[in-house]
This record gives sequence, structure tokens and C-alpha cells, in this order.
Amino acid sequence: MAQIPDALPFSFTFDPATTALIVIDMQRDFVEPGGFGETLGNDVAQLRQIIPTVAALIAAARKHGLPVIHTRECHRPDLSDLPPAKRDRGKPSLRIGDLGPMGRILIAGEPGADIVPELYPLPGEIVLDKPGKGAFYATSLSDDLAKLGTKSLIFAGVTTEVCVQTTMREANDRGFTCLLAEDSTASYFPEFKAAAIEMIRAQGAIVGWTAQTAKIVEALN
Ligand code: TIU
Repeated sequence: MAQIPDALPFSFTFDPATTALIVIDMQRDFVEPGGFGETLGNDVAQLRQIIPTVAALIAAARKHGLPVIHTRECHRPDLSDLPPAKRDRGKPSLRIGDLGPMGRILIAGEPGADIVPELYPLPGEIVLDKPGKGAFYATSLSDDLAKLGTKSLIFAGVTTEVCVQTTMREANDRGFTCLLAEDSTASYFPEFKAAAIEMIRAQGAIVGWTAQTAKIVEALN
């Protein structure tokens, strides 16, 4: 068993043999200029900052044999998995499926929908394309985790209060013990990130625990 005494709201215990790292939506469309995030009016600089920290967490997981699962929020080229309620939301400069500087916005197979080169999956790692904010909806994630025998999940990625928190809540309801790497997640809104972290670990870890990436790496070593 591994332990992170400094995790909040209290010490986090996990078995590395039954733990997986899930890296949520570290795609060019969210973290590079010209993508989906920026078309929504956001400054992508907040998100780019975490890339080296996420890289360190991924490296530690790989070193210790934890499965690394990557997700991408994207849609089929024919938009058949894009509900109008999602496409028509807000007033973005470009909508999902429109052609931007990195190809069609949030469409599977386009350069913008792919994971940033610094965090690129290794051959054999699970990469899940998801049409929703949560990674369990309309994906094979439940089956993949059952096959792996996963009981605990470490979370990284973007954005904290949207896809990361949604997936963490879905995982918590499915019986997984969840830990969020605080400095390996980011939001376009720092105050939303802080609030999400607070609400995740409130009430005795109602959704899960949080810890600094260095503490997670230390516990694995
Ligand atoms: N807009 C925003 O904050 N997030 C998303 O649309 N998707 C993810 O969080 N990946």
C-alpha cells in the first residue's frame, strides 16, 4: 500500500497495483491558441502552465506500471454524437465542427482534437474519445477499468470544474477511490479551480481527495 499523508482532507491510501492515472482532455483545442477553449473567449495560458507537472505525473505512473488513460473531448466528423443543445451553446467565435486554424473544432482526427505533443500517449495506452464532459458517458471506460482491475483513480487534466470534476463525480458514484493532483489540473478561471478543489474534498472527501503532484510521485517512489 502507498500513502500520501499530506493529502486533503486527510491521508490517502492506495494500492499502486490497482490504481490508474486518468489524464483528461489535454488537447490542443483546449490549451493552444485557436482552439475550442479560445473560441469560447478563454485565455489558454492558464492551462498551458500545468503541462510540465502533468508530464512528471505521467512519467511517474509509467515508471511504476500504473495504467495511463488519456481522454479527448471530441465528436464524429458527421456530428451525429453532438446534440444541438451542445453545439448551439453560448456565442463562441467558432462552433464545434467549424473549421479553425487547427482543423475542425473538437472533431476526432483533426489536429486540434489531439493530445499536446508533450503529453502524447505511448503505444498501448488507452485513449478514449468522449462526446460529453464526463469520461464514463458513451465510452468504454467502465469496461476498461473493470478489465484492468482498477479500484483507485488519480486525476489530472483540464478543466478542473468541467471535465475533470464531472468525471471524478462519475467515478466516485461507480465506487472508485478518487485523488485529484491539484497542480496537474487547471481551469480558465483560477477561482473555479479553487472552488472545485474545495468542494471535491469537503465533507470528508465527499467526491475524493486532493494532493500535490510531488507528493503523489513521492508516494509511488
Ligand atoms: N470549457 C471548459 O472549461 N471545458 C470544456 O469545455 N471541456 C473540458 O473541460 N475538457
